[in-house]
Amino acid sequence: MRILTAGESHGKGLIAIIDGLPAGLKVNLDFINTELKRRQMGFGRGKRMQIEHDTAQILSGLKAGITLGSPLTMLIENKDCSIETLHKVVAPRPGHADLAGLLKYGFSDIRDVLERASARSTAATVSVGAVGKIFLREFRMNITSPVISIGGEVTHEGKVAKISEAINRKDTVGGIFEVRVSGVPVGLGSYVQPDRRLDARLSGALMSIPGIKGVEIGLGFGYAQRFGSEVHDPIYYSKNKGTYRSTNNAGGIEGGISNGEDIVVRACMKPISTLLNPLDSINIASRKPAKAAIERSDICAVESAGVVGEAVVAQVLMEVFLEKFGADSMSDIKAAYNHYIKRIKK
Ligand code: EPS
Repeated sequence: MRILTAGESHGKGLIAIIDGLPAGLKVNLDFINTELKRRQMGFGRGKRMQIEHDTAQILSGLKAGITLGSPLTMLIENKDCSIETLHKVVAPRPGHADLAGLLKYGFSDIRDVLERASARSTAATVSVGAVGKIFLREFRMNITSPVISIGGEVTHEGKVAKISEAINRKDTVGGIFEVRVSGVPVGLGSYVQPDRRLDARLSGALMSIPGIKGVEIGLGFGYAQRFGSEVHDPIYYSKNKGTYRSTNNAGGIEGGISNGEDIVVRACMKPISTLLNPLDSINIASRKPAKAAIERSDICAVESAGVVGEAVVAQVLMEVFLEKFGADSMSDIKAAYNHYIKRIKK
């Protein structure tokens, strides 16, 4: 499976191409659009979210709502497509791709960096993930993304208060979200090569989301603080369930392979780097001290990042699933899956 996205934050729109989708999958456009809407919600989002009403158009790969096995192309048009007339940006924001991108590509306008470095690209990611979720649902897999903390606060009231505080002090705040997947069969991913390990692929996918600075699987960094006897998940068997565990510190992955328990991964999002009270920076033309640029932005986007987290996890799980069960047609994949599940139960 190959997946590409394209598009600038204030260009004509965002495009996603999924190559390698099996034929015979019923794609519900309303579901894709619901996922796009979820990405735009949450307390702390900026004004752009009121301007855009992200909806996807499917340009290829479908007939009568069913995939053809050919590349599926989705387009999300931007309402704000002012890229040609937007002002030049000259003071890089600490924490953003601005300075490193400018130096790397030899630009003189930071806008040439930030247009693609913008988290707006995650709308395209979510459209891909929505297709992944539609596929995974055919095999009873379900993905959710609870917010764990905002600025260190773990209660709902505490999280809301922290975002309000960030708004009042013209600041931004990050946090941690979790992605949970239920219904995952044992055996996705492999230990035979490093790049086939499911945990490595999920971590890489989560790290690819703008603003993510840390990822953990299951107990994650907590493993380092306890004895082995306290952390590994004991193995049991019952006729009904087959093999099962009483705990899930492994987050559903052992040896780079799904073990049949829920997959549980967490990601830490840093505070967004556009600050209304900007930090010290420089003017890239004069090299003189200047305050960092202020662009329209969000105060907190952790809830939305969780939706993007669901999308990248869905994408990875769809990929590893197709690697295991074949990728041409849904009926062949279902037959292979059912045969496998029968063997595992036995
Ligand atoms: C975003 C769109 C952007 C920002 C935000 C996420 O729109 P605009 O730049 O026009 O306000 O709101 O992007 C960033 C935080 C960033 O650093 O680029 C979106 O669609 O999610």
